Amino acid sequence: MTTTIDLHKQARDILKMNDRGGYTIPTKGLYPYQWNWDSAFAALGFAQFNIDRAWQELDTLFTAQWDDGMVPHIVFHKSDPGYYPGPDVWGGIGPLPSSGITQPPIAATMARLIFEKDKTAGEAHIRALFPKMRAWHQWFMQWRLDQGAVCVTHPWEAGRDNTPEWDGPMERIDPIGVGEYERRDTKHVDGSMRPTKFDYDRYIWLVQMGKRLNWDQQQLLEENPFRVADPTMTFTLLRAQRDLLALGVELGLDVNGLDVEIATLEKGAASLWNNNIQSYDARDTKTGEWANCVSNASFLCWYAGIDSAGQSEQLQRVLDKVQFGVPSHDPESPKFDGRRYWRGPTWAVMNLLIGLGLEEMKHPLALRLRQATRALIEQNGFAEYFDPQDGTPAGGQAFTWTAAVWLSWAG
Ligand code: 2M8
Repeated sequence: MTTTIDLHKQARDILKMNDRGGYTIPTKGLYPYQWNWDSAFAALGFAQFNIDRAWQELDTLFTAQWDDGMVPHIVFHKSDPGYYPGPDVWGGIGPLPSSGITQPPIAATMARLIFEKDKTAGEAHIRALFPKMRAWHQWFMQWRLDQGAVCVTHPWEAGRDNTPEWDGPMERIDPIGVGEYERRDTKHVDGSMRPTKFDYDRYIWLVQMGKRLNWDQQQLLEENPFRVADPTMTFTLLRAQRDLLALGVELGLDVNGLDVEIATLEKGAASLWNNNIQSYDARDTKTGEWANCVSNASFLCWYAGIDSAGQSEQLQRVLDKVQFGVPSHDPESPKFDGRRYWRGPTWAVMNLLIGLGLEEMKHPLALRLRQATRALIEQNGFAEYFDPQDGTPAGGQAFTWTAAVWLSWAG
């Protein structure tokens, strides 16, 4: 029988194995580069046994920050033909080869958690990172707001690539001229666990548009048909801004304007409440239409410091429907697909964020979620994601963020 001690060792070994020297890849083969939010989770994992390595992970991520403040979602430190689309397709305009979009801003929150573990080791890093994190958050505030909620401009930005929330806006895109391209993801894992060709044509078409516009945010604002106000981005940014404010106050840094930005985001979060389904939801800003989806991002409200009786009822319902919550999409929806990526599977990282929020609010379901995540990993290993009904591991294996969740929270 595998013991907790063995699993801790396995998790540490996964982080070390995926370490490429200063940054960590999500998993060998499928994702050979540094991903933004994966790295922030990796840092939290490293902090449980090597605090310097944790800070190095975040420091490296911010070396890829663009002049306008954006921190890209992939940093291509070293070219690898095993992943598509690579640096040439993206044509990122930052100091290092990178993609042209961002990902959920969880770095400030992870930085604060790591700082809390060892303030002496962390202070210099926080002082150096603070203005960079501030600039990134301000970039969101400048370019991405809709009624105070934060928008994504590509399905990959929310990190929940093929969630049913994007189905409506994706259907409105005609990927004309996308041309021939060769997918690499389905060479590493079974295609039934990945997004479809319909999705990929549109992912690549959006990348081509961004590159053609040289990632100019003003032009993208005018031309990009995909602009969805998203609970992932809104809740993670709101939380990150609160953490930045707390860190700034503690270290006597310039926090001017942060309180106003937080108030704006609180309004934005409230604007994502969809009364029809009694849940936080994504809103297509081009049509004003709701996605009408209860997703795992809907449950990030507590992480953002927002309690919600309605969302609690949804959580209870969803957890009662599957063995290993929180599923990425409502298990009672006809669009639910327990093995297909962000259309049903459970993701340990989302459980961690949701769970942290629930624990901070002393929510009665907090312990249940942590125990379910623990059992999921104990029984099924460190997969990228899992079928929420029976725990079947899916996607990539020996996955950095699942190992990090084990070390920092579930294990
Ligand atoms: C997945 O996304 C990438 C594109 O960014 C992909 O499928 O190629 C998502 O699960 C995303 O949230 C994650 O950061 C990334 C690496 O683990 O993989």
